[in-house]
Amino acid sequence: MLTPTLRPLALVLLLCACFVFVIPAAAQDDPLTIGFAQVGSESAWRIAFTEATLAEAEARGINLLFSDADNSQETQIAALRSFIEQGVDAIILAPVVETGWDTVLTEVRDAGIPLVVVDRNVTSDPSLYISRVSSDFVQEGRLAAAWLAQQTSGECSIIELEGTVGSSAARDRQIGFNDVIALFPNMDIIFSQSGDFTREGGREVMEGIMLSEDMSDVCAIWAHNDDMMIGAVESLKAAGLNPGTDILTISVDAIPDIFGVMMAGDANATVELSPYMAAPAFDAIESYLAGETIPAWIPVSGSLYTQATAAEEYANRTR
Ligand code: GZL
Repeated sequence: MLTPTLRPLALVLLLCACFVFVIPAAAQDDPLTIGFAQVGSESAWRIAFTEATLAEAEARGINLLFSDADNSQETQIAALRSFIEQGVDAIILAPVVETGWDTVLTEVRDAGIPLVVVDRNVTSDPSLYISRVSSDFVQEGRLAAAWLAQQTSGECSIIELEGTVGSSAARDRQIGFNDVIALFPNMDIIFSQSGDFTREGGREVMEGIMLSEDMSDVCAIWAHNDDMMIGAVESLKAAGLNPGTDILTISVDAIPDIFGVMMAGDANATVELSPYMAAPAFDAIESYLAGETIPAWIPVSGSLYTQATAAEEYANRTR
């Protein structure tokens, strides 16, 4: 039996036992919330880039706020302002065009939110963002032209399907391609028009060109991305022409569908653009938030693929 002096102590102990004292574990590191302002879904590569980014964020436990701007810079700018309002920890921006970002990037910087530019570039001062993850568009153009020069012994009349006007990808791929064909007096671009990086755009532009140009003079089609090339191939074949044999094709992205068209003998080569830019972008953000120094440019690279390995590449990319 409890003596009279021990009873109050027992009561206190009993009362304490009734309250489960939850000592808060050390607060779990709160997951990062990152805003992703994406261009849109204009091409198969862009869709693959989006899907890879969403998957990478999920794998890292990142709370990703995703905005698809449907190719509108105005919508992208609104998304960046919304991310500021929501107090995100960081932002990744895939800019649709190069210019017009100074004001909103200054707002992001003044809000103390680190931003990484991914893929296409901006003309804004690099002090307004912490890094850029991208391929080298000029090199992609050079690689495409070097392959064509080799295939044609430096003699070819070329039709160019340009990407989105004002985008650094279209401008720099054109610069790189022209750098190389300038070395060959008998290689020249006889017609160039933008198909806006879309399959429908490539189809429509090619249909228009076939009405105005003598296609018997055309040696090759150079498209700034595979989607426009696939659309152009459809138009050429519908007109009874033979892309991949009578008319060589070279484009960029290395999407699975271009390898299918190569397997059918209707396309010849593509320069790969990696859709896996999220991991280096998230790494840069995490390093920055940890107070580490990060490079101003984090490159991704790709190779040139031809019909010779199309079946293998198609299988590898569609499994
Ligand atoms: C280039 C990228 C381009 C792709 C197209 O890095 O911005 O945009 O080549 C996409 O497929 O539309």
